[in-house]
Amino acid sequence: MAKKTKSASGSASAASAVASKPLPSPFAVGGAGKGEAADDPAMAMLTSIPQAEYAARRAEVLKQLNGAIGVIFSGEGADPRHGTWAPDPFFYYLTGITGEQQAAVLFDPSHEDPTKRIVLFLRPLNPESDRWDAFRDGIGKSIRERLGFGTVMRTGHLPDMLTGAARRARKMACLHPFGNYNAPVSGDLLTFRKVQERIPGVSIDDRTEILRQMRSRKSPAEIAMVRHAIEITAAGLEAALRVLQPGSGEAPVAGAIENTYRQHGAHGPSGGVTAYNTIAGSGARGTLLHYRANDGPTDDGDLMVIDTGAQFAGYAADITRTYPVNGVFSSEQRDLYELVLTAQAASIKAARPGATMTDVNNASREVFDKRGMLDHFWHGIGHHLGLQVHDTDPGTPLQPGHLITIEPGLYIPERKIGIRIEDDILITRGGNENLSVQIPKTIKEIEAAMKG
Ligand SMILES: [Mn+2]
Repeated sequence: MAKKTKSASGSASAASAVASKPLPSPFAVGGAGKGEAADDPAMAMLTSIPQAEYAARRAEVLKQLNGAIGVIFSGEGADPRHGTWAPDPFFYYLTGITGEQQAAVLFDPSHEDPTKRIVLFLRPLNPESDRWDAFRDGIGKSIRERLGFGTVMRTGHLPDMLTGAARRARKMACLHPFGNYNAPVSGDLLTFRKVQERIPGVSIDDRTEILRQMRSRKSPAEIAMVRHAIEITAAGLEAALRVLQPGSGEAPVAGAIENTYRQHGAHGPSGGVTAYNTIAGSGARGTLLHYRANDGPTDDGDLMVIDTGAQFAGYAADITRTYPVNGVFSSEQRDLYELVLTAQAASIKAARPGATMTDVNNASREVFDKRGMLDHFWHGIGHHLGLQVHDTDPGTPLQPGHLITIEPGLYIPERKIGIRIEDDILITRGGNENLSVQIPKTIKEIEAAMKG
């Protein structure tokens, strides 16, 4: 059964109609306005993470370093004219600074001057290139206040400062995660090895768990950012449903989603609006886990898998829904869809403090195994979510404040069936909260939404 026909121009105006309906604003109203945010303390929100929270994160790292020195690098800069650049996520997590390539934060716990125990290093001003790329401040009070650091220096001073710190502290601790043996050596380890060649007896420790674990426990401000990213994603999926129909093609569906993200102010540290490449795959292409062309047809009777997430203030949403192209599930699709829903419900139930991701995975695997469908579920159940769509894994069982995705799926390419359902789940003291529960998911909800 086909959905009522829409013209291409009808689809376009439907997409822009979504944008005219504003989402609840996460922007601060400062008590002056009478918006929703002012009336509802839970919505009295922020454009981004407050500066004081970044400072508190840095203070926590300094404390946990327990006397060792540490350094976090923002990463080398690509030429801004060629593609996008995003800061290292640990640097971004500790500073909120987006446009500074080759920057560093030095933790120097034994410095006699408390304002020099955490120092931000920025590459020198270059009036000739800066007038192309960004307005950049000179060193002084205004940059310290704007960035929330007691001390800001140019990177030319980092070698002396870091070496002096190592001489005093005698121990250095790696904060950046290690790569595998084929990957480049992490920046702090590379630097510490050079220091070791010059100062005998200085140790290098693995403290990579500090930031991994801090990042995995989301603060209320971070959860608010993720909630807003999910709200934007929900609007994107709503726009997709107005466009999707037999013959619409995948590209206009993906386009409607990403236009909606842009219109709602999605943004991340690289300047992008999505947390990863949107996947909008119809028919057999819905079984490709990393399908990214999004340029195929949408045929009557097929399913479409849409895996997408906006980012807001750098925080990612990661949602998957599976829709019948013509608005109605066939009986075979219905049966398998219900099975994936049942698996997802079992995994969501298993996601609670003390459980491991393996427990969460096994809950879905058991459901599929009972129906003889286990071989059609060929990926893991999910991952941590935050500043990165595949956020760093804390290496511990689930705890309150952890945020994970739960995304079981079944794939039968020869029958053109791909089904995946993914929600974003916040672990709470009592169990969990599904942050994306508002996005139509049951067969009844989806078919009703597609009629509308
Ligand atoms: Mn995911």
